[in-house]
Amino acid sequence: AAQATGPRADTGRDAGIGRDAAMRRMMLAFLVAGFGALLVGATIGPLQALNYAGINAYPSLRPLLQTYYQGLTIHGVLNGYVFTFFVTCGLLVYLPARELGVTPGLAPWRACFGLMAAGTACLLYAMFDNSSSVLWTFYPPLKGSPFFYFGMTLLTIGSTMPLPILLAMRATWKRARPGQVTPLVTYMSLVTMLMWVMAGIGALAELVLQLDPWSIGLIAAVDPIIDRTLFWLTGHPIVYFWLMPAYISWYGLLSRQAGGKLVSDPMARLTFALLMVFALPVGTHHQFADPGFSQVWRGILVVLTMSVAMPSLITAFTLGLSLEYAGRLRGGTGLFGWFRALPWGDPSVAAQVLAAVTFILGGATGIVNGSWQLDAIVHNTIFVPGHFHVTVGSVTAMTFMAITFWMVPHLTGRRLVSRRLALAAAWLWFAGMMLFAVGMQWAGLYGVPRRAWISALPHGTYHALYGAASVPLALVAAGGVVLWLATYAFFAVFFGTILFGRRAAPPPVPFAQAIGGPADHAIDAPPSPAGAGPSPLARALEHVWILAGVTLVAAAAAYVPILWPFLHHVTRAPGWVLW
Ligand code: HAS
Ligand code: HEM
Ligand code: CU
Repeated sequence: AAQATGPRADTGRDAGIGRDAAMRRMMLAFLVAGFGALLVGATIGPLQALNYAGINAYPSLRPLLQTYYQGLTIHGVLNGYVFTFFVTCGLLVYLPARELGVTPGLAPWRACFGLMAAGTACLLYAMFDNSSSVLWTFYPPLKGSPFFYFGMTLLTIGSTMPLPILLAMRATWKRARPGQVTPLVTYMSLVTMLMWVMAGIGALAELVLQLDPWSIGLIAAVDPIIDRTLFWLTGHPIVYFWLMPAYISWYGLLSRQAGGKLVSDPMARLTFALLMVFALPVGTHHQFADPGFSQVWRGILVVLTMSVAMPSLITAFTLGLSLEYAGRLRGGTGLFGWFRALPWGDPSVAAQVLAAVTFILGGATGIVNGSWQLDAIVHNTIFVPGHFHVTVGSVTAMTFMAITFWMVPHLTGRRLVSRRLALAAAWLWFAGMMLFAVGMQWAGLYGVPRRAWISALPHGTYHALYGAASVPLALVAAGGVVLWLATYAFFAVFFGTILFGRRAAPPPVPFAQAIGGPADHAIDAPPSPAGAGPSPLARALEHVWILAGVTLVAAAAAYVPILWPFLHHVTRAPGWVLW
């Protein structure tokens, strides 16, 4: 389905104008659908922050929202799945298409959008009619309506569709250039999608074999432990499906946007390969508190979890050095001068660098969670949402926002309505998320539970139970209010630009050049010196199918011993509808 259109289709010069316009329109549709979900999800989030400070807004929200748990389900599903999937399934086709100068298969890309849109429609119906307050993990025996599970099934299947599109584009490109390694952004996109398709097997098995038939009455009961295990086989890798697209922007574009170069292309490839191989086996670190599997496995899981943190540590250094290089080129000197010298006036750069700063806290708390003994202290407290709002809530959300700051002008030929408002959105989101996350993590250490409608408790009970955590809980609420401001500042820029931005020449995609590694294929890169082929590491990592095979073997080795005993001690739980 892919068609070669020459290596520099960036401006639409070589591509058929019709196809080029169709590509831009599709990409914009993915962005609008994804960010539309975020608008609803991020409007609800601060209500949850207020809940923890004892402010119960929910009685006044009826009949739109009946309970805290209904709102929380909508928040988690729209932000965690719908927002991220739409933006990612757009970017991971569009960016490689621009990098390779190849038109993607438009029919499968539209099918991807269509399946995910149908799934989202079912999910919205199920969540807003108050039948499916099963939270974002949809653990049985909590039971929702068939629309919820079938919607989730469609959304998940749709999200895997970019893989064949990418494979076809890469094959077209390679046919014309035998022996060359895949360009970096395409490579990273391909590894991300391969990882996700393999990871999706867990949740799809849970949905298709258990929850879908259960919801329509074909089977009477399900096994909660088996289903939780299948869920986390997908549920841990999903966090890298949120992270890796942000990394693609950090490695593939940000160093250029910041005025420098990526210091090492092979290290970026290594990061992605390691993330893929280690992502699947570690899912059960979300189940340290679950019964039924051996202590030895829990110990092994800690080691595996620390291994999956490695590629992010590599990223911290590679990205840090690339930013330092950019800052020094821009005249920054001394220990921190380079940091100040970054182009802070560019909202796209500012948002991404600030996102990276929040990830220092997000990564450190992840390592706390991954340490079995420490997890026993923080598990099921608001420390955990404190951890993941400085990962998916900042790294992913802010990087995607940052991408829209150049991409909406690129797609629409309209200038940002206001750079200052865009900058304000980035700084407010950063400040709000840091306040919020520090408050959540701190309060979690006092044992404040996650997923708890504590503002509905009688006043005296709330204070008796959580009064000791009143300072951190006030930070949570303050962070929530700042995040409301950030949200509306961002959406004013996003929709304002699409609708009212002044016409201007569309900027090109800011693909970065690399200092080290196979840069000879990169757009605008000078030809490499004669004889300097791709690095041996990049060449070895080109065998993505071998890496995928290793991933599957590692996942099987980690999951068969855990699932086997469960399969021999099946429990049968009927459904519960609690809210
Ligand atoms: Fe996590 C729970 C462990 C990363 C998301 N995680 C969650 C949940 C979510 C989530 C949503 O082991 C809750 C699920 C639920 O509802 O129950 N997580 C980890 C570990 C990592 C990690 C070890 N998580 C993520 C990412 C997420 C995410 C990424 C989303 C995008 N997580 C856990 C565990 C649990 C868990 C347990 C279960 C807890 C429980 O009890 O339920 C690692 O991948 C983290 C590695 C990251 C680093 C940071 C590198 C830093 C970088 C920035 C550098 C900055 C620069 C800027 C260059 C090591 C790359 C320069 C600036 C200067 C100032 C110099
Ligand atoms: C859960 C607040 C944005 C994803 C939560 C919780 C709070 C919260 C307080 C915990 C509720 C509880 O455990 O009872 C906020 C605020 C936001 C925001 C104030 C700012 C607008 C985001 C974003 C994402 C996200 C951008 C992802 C892209 C999630 C997920 C959950 C969650 C997946 C877990 C839901 C569950 O437990 O089922 N949020 N959030 N949030 N949030 Fe956010
Ligand atoms: Cu995990």
